[in-house]
Amino acid sequence: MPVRIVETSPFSDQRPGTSGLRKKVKVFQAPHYLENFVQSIFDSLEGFAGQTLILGGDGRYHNREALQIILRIAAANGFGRIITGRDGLLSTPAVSCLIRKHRAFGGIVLSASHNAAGPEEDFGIKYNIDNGGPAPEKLTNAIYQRSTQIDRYLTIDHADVDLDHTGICRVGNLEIEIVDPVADYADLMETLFDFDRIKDLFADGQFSMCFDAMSAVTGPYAREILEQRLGAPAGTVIRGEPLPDFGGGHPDPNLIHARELVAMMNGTAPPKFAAASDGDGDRNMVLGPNFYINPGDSLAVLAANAHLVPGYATGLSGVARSMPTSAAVDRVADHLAIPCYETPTGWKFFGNLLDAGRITLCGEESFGTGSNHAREKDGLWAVLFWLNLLAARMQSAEEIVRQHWGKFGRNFFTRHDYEGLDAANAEAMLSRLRNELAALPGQRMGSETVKTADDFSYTDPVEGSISTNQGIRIGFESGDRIVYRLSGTGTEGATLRVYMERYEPHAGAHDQSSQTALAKLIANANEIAGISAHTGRSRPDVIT
Ligand code: G16
Repeated sequence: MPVRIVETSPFSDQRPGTSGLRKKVKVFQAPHYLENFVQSIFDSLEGFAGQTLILGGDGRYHNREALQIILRIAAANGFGRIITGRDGLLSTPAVSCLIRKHRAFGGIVLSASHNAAGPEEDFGIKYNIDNGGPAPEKLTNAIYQRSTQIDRYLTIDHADVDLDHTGICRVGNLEIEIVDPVADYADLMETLFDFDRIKDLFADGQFSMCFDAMSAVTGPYAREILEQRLGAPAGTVIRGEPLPDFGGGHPDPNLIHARELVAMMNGTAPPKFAAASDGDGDRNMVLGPNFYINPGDSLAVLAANAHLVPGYATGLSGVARSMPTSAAVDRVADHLAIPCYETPTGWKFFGNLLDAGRITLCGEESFGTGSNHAREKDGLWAVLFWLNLLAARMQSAEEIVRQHWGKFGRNFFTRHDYEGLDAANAEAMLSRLRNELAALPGQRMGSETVKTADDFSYTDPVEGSISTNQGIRIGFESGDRIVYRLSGTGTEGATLRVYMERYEPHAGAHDQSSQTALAKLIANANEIAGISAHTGRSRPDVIT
């Protein structure tokens, strides 16, 4: 089948953010926009002729159309085989697992994660390398550079491929295998967790749970694993049909966007346990009745109890968390005498540590937790880990967390997001703060004294690459901490994220809300950066 060379010219806005390129659907629908970016990816890679690529997305609006375009470009560029999920669906962790299972050259994930979906909303694309994880910065930089110079892309003329049924078909020399999106992933989960024990938990009639798939990609995965393989009653998974607009919702598993689930757990007769995942299935939020579990605490609890889970029973080599994430897991690492790494925000920074065997578990405050079973964070995996702990300890999630605090102390943590800010204003606010950092140590703020102030820079311990400007950190004599950074995943204006943390060793002080425990720090954070003055906002849009 002849390759067609299409002349094009560069777009100036194709720099990948924290997790790939995310833009409005309308931007991606512009002639040549997606084609340019995909060709820029392929032009930045070497040695893929005849190789396998995994391709799939979270089912959001434009998923199918984009997939067909990418199939044609991949065929024209000489890939040998593409594996995709039925209906073009693959969760982000499932893409990672398939890349690893099939020793594929890499993968393309079509998702804008938790961002809303629909014709007026967001779309995204991300390249993953052969370890199953997001492309590292040197590759995303190369893709961006290429996108600024691109003058042609390759495609073929071929009708759309039928994605609705599993099977194998060909487009030119390219073999396309359409697989059940769930089976391989579910099989992998069975190798990690004690399914028999979790089945017993569901069977004894005392236990109940609700999993909110938020009308996004995790529904089919959760139904197969929880309701089919583990015997949870039908209806345990709610909003389990992936919809192109996610039902008009915002599939971000946090206290604001998963409000129906939160209301259920705070209402009368809630189930014993609840969880939610996001658009592409890599985030998780876990809840007990009237009890929210902060992602930093969740990571710490999983690390402290990993010996109870078959896939991790032989011990952890180390753990890692992103810099803004609470240091709860650091205390567990100390206790286990294993290393704990602090990385910049972005799952891609865990890849080298996982590949080198330096860490087994890792996580982020942004509701991401994962392990060496994949190279992406994994929402359902975290839920299964929790279920395995509930079954092994025969305690509630709240009891497990409270005992954890009793042993290790509690890291109170909150994140305040100010969304849709004027980008130039937000940048100016942080650059002013950056310029003042040197003068901050020693300054008193109410009853607190600033001890350290810097802009986080990370040297990858495996390959030595350096990433600078990864977040402004203010540390106080008391050990309290504030972090400021701008989100790298939004598509409109800027989102300012302010993270605040305070360690409380005394059990008598654990039973208060984070917002109460952190009230003074929150006020200091506003004052130091002048948030209200610069943004005109008196309160954040999202609090986690
Ligand atoms: C992505 C990244 C995460 C990051 C999160 C928030 O997650 O993979 O590592 O923590 O974005 O990033 P930011 O604070 O820059 O918005 P996802 O689930 O959106 O792919």
